[in-house]
Amino acid sequence: MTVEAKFYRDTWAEINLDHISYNVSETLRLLPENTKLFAVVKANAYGHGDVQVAKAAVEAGAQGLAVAFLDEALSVKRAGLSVPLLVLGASSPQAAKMAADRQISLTVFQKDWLLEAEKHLEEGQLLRVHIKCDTGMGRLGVKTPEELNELAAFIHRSPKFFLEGVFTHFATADDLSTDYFEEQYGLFASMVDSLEEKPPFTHCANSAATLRFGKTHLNAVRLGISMYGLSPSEEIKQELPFPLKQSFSLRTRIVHVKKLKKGEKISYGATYETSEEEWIATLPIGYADGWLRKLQGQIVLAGGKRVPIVGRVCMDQCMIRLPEEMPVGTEVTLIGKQGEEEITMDDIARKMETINYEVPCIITARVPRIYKRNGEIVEIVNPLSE
Ligand code: PMH
Repeated sequence: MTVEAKFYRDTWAEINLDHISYNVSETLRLLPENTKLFAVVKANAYGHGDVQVAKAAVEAGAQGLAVAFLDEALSVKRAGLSVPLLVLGASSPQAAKMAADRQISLTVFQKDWLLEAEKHLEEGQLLRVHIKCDTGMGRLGVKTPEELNELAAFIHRSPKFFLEGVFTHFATADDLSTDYFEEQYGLFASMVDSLEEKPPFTHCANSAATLRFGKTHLNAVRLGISMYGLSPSEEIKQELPFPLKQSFSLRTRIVHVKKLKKGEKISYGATYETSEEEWIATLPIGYADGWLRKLQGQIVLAGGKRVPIVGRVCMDQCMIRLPEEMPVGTEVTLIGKQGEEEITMDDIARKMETINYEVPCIITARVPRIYKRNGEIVEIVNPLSE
């Protein structure tokens, strides 16, 4: 497959699907045999590409998928994947019919919602639902065993709903301190205990809980960030049961190189001034690609060397200072490995004063995604060419 057929710009993200497969299969080895792994592919698989990641995860043994809202679920369904698919966020009651049609499971937590959704479901239609319990995240869910049982009873009575699951979400499973996690886990256990009839799935574990606390595996886990090869937090890196492999790399090529005299200025605001004769190169990536202005000063890899971004990051371009002349066309790695050197997602997150989750999510759709297996390109996605 040739890159030229799909895009002309010298900036792209590379997604290593072998690393997704590896992270999934290593995680499966930690799980009891009857525990299913749901791959969390919301937000376009954290910016990696929903369908490509979903397929790789399922091939590697994931038995379910999870997304944030129905439109995302439909996007994944269109690719023909037939494993259980759960919408984790709130849906409108009007969405119930479409979800039932496509055998997509929805998250529920209000009786009024069920009453309304029931009206939108046709005779003979069956909507699979998971009840969300709010055990301390404070986002969505029922808060007491009484509310849980009331909803469960309503669902059991209705011919239009099937109670497929009960779940909760942890706020601090990636903290070294486990007190709050234990509180949430205990509350969830007692809520599930209070149900007379248990649904097929009870689940609570995100990546951090899956990797750290075996007791949270129950009969399903929801794996997001660690499937992409990223640690849920800096502090639990030491506790990870296997080395994660980062899937996402970001690359570009030098489009212009020049030698500047001492005292010349670079970019908007003229904030950078050369302190001697300097080689300055221009890269075709900027804040409209999600390569944000906070990244002024960030180190990138050019010709296997660590070099800094100088001056302000523009909308479509930024400049780097080279230790010596390098030719136009030289590949530059912004995130990922080049030779012996590596810039990790965590390095970029630190510089942007955020978490690794946010970084691939904000690399915008105008950056083409190239998918690789065994070092070979297997697919290229570029919304601009479609
Ligand atoms: N389950 C739910 C309900 C989630 O919201 C998320 C991630 C996951 C599982 C996967 O978590 P992991 O990526 O830590 O494995 N949700 C979010 C979020 O709302 N903001 O950041 C991550």
